Amino acid sequence: MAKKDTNKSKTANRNSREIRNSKSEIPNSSLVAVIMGSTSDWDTMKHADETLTKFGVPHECRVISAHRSPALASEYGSTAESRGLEVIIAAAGGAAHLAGVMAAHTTLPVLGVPMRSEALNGLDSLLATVQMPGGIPVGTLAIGKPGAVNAALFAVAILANSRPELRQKLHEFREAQEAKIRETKL
Ligand code: RP5
Repeated sequence: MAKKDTNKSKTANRNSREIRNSKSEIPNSSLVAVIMGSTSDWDTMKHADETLTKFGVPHECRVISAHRSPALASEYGSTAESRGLEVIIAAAGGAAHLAGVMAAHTTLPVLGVPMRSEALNGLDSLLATVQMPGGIPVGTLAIGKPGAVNAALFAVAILANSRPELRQKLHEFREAQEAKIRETKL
């Protein structure tokens, strides 16, 4: 079950609003990791953070770069499962290898979010994230904010397979979304 009512998870959710890189600050109770290649990705990835918070999912947000901090990326991916994480959301732009590197180090589901890039508007990020070799899967979402939101919703859907409370919240989310459309008058 999502531990949204415990003091511990309240702290985790509050902490998750900031990007945190100190190991001692990572709550052990995180079920989902939201990692990104640079602080410049946060404006987009804060939408994943907000969505997970809305569903009461304990999570952590960190900057980890496949290229600039390869040892950290390797350590993070290798220890993710034993730390109790169940899903990793990895965002990167340009030569976006972070999600692929995570998937290389863990059998946890890895969701990749391509960042919109200056040079190629995110097409480079999309192709780098999505074109994984057979055997090492990355579930790739849309470029930018829709991808960030959907990665979080996808993570909730994965967790909901064994957590009826989250499944119920997903149903309610969809119903509210539909009601909004039905009520819309132009
Ligand atoms: C990637 O390079 C990051 O994920 C980011 O999207 C992009 C640019 O990073 P900065 O130069 O802004 O730090 O690794």
